[in-house]
Amino acid sequence: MTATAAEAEELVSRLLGGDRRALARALTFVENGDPVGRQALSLLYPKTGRAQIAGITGGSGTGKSTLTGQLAKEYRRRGRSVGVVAVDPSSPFSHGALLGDRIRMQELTADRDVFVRSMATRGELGGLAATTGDVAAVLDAAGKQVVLIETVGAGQDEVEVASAADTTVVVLTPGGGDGVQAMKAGIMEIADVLVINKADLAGVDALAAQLTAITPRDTHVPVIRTVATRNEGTAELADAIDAHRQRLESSGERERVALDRARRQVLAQARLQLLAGLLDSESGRARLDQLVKAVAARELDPYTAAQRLLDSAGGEPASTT
Ligand SMILES: Nc1nc2c(ncn2[C@@H]2O[C@H](COP(=O)(O)OP(=O)(O)OP(=O)(O)O)[C@@H](O)[C@H]2O)c(=O)[nH]1
Ligand SMILES: [Mg+2]
Repeated sequence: MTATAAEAEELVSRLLGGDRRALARALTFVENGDPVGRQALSLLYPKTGRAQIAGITGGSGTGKSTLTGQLAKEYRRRGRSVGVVAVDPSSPFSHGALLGDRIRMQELTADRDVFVRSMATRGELGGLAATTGDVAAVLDAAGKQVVLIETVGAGQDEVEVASAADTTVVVLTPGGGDGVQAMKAGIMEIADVLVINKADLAGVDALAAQLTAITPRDTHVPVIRTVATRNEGTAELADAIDAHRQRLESSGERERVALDRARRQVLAQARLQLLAGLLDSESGRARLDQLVKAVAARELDPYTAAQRLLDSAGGEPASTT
C-alpha cells in the first residue's frame, strides 16, 4: 500500500469512528485537492447518500447565515445531527461578514452533533461546486443526518452548488427589489422553497404577491416568512424542507435527480482533471499564456486556441492540418 493510501485509510477509519479531528483533517485534504483527500473520498463514497442535503442560497446579506444557524438548531431539537458548509463569496480578507459568521456559527460547535465548515477557497479552475459537493459528501459519510450548504446566490456557481443539494432554499428580503433580481439571475428556477427573511421589515406582502405571481401554480414551491434573528418561521422552514424531500422520495424523482447529479459530477470532474493535466506543467502554463496573448491580440480566436491547448497536451493532434 502506498503511504497516501495508508494515511487515507487510517483517517477514514477514525472519521467513521466519530473522531471530529479526523473529520476536520479529511475535509482539509478534500478542500485542498490533496491526493489523501481523493483517496479518502473514494473510501467514503459508499457510505454517502444518507444525509438530507439542503442548499441555502440568496443575495448577500439576506440573512442566510443567521437562518442556517437557526435551522441547524431546529434540526438538533428534532434529534438529528447536522453538518454546515458555509461557502464564503470571496476572499476572507475582503469580506467583513466572515468573522461574524464564524462567531455566530461557533456557538453551534459546542454541540458535538453539529459540525461547521467554512470554505473560503475559490479554485481558479472553477472547482468550487465540485469541492462543495465533496465536503458535503464527507459530512454525509461521517453520519451527519442533515447537511446545510450556505452560498451567496450570484449566478452560475450557485446553480451548480445547488445541484449538490436535494432541496434548494432561496432566501429573499422585502423592499430590495429582490424578487426581480432573483428572476433575472435565474435563481427562481432552482428554488424548491422560497423564504422571505427579514419579514419584520416593510414590503413583505408586496414581495409575497410578486413571488406568487411568478411561481407556476402546479409547482409546489412554498413561500415561508421568517425572522431569522428572532427564530421566527424556522420550524415552518424545516417542515417545508422535509416535505420537499418527502415529495422527491415518494414520486421517484429522487432517483432521477441522483442520476442527473452523478452525471454532472462526473463531467465536472473530467473537465477539472483534464484542465489540471494541461496546466500542471510549466510548459503547459507557458502554452496557455502564449495562447491567451494571441487571443487578446486578435491573432487567434478562442475556439482555435482551446483546440491548440488540448492538442499540445494530448500528444495526439486532433487535426492533421
Ligand atoms: N431585521 C432583520 N435582520 C436580520 C434578519 N436576519 C438576519 N438579519 C441581519 O442581517 C444581517 C446579515 O445577516 P447574515 O446572516 O450575515 O446574512 P448572510 O446572507 O449570511 O450574509 P452574507 O453571507 O454576507 O451574504 C445581520 O446583521 C443580521 O443580524 C431578520 O430576519 N430581520
Ligand atoms: Mg453568510
